[in-house]
Amino acid sequence: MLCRLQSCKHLKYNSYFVEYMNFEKLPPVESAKSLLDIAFGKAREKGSQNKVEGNSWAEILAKKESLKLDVIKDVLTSHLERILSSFPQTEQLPNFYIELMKLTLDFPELKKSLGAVNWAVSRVKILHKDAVSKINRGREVERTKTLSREFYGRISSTLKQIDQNLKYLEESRRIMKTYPDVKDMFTVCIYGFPNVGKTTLLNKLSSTKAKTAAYAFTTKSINAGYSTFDGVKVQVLDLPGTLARPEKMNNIELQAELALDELAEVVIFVFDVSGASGYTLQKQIQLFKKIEARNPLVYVSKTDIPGGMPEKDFPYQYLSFEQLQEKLHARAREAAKEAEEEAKAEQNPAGNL
Ligand SMILES: Nc1nc2c(ncn2[C@@H]2O[C@H](COP(=O)(O)OP(=O)(O)O)[C@@H](O)[C@H]2O)c(=O)[nH]1
Ligand SMILES: [Mg+2]
Repeated sequence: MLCRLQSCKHLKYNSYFVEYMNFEKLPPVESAKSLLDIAFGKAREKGSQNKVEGNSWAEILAKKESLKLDVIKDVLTSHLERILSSFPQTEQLPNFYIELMKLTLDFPELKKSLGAVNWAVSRVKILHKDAVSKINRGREVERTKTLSREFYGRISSTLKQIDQNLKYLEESRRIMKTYPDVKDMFTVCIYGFPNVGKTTLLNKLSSTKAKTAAYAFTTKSINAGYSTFDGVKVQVLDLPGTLARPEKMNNIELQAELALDELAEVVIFVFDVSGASGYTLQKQIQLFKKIEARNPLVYVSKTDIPGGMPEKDFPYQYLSFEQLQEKLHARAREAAKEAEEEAKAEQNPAGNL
């Protein structure tokens, strides 16, 4: 079975991934006004600190003003360039994230906003170069003052022109912060209604600890756990299921569906027949049918609770925890072998050594 992540080779991280998958670390995007305040404030500071030498007041003023213009250009371009480099390049993102962005953001608007920031960076550089060279050519007090004033005005208007774009980028960042941090490796998805014991199973299967709670939807984002099965790195995701129609799904439910479509190589369906989760067996079977075509492995949780064992007429074959572990190990080994063969075939496309 092939992994559907872009450039997928199991067990081999795409270097871009490691660097950019953590959407939580996207830095906030300031408004045009606060960027201008920062830049002009730093320029004023610089202007009052620096002792500038020169033969005439006109020369001193020209040098002082040039220094201030340098500061404004440097502060603005470095802030704006940081925004550009912190937002992921969509062409390089795995499909899961591109689809997630399309579902949760106005994708064309995001691209347009990044384009506008890019435009502003070159505009600030051009305006700066032009003003500084004119100031240093003339070195006349009144002309220097006029050129500086004009520069401040043009810079302000450039930034104001992209204010809406900056606002949209900040709005997008807040949404992207909630994206799960998924990796390019063999992926097992645990699916079932809220509260049935998915996170508990995730914690049993992996070495990481995710939060479990006695009430539904504690999960703000998808939980991920990691483990190594027979030397194969495995990602385990716990995904809340819903019977809601796609247009009624919340953000997490949408993410869960996408993860199933784009990432899952093995799906485990968790049934809670103890009644503790509040979902009837009938409802759970309805949810199971939604993903039955993916050949899920069936696990029954809370068997320690009285009434927690499935009745004789329970319609599915289910696995004990040990059997489940065994199956997962076998599937991970298979995938590793396939990836190895794929890599070999790639090195040697003709198939002859
Ligand atoms: N007694 C018992 N409680 C369990 C078991 N699995 C989960 N729970 C409890 O059921 C609640 C929901 O579990 P959780 O794993 O957070 O469910 P999730 O919403 O599907 O991730 C928590 O209070 C768990 O402690 C189990 O096997 N036995
Ligand atoms: Mg949970």
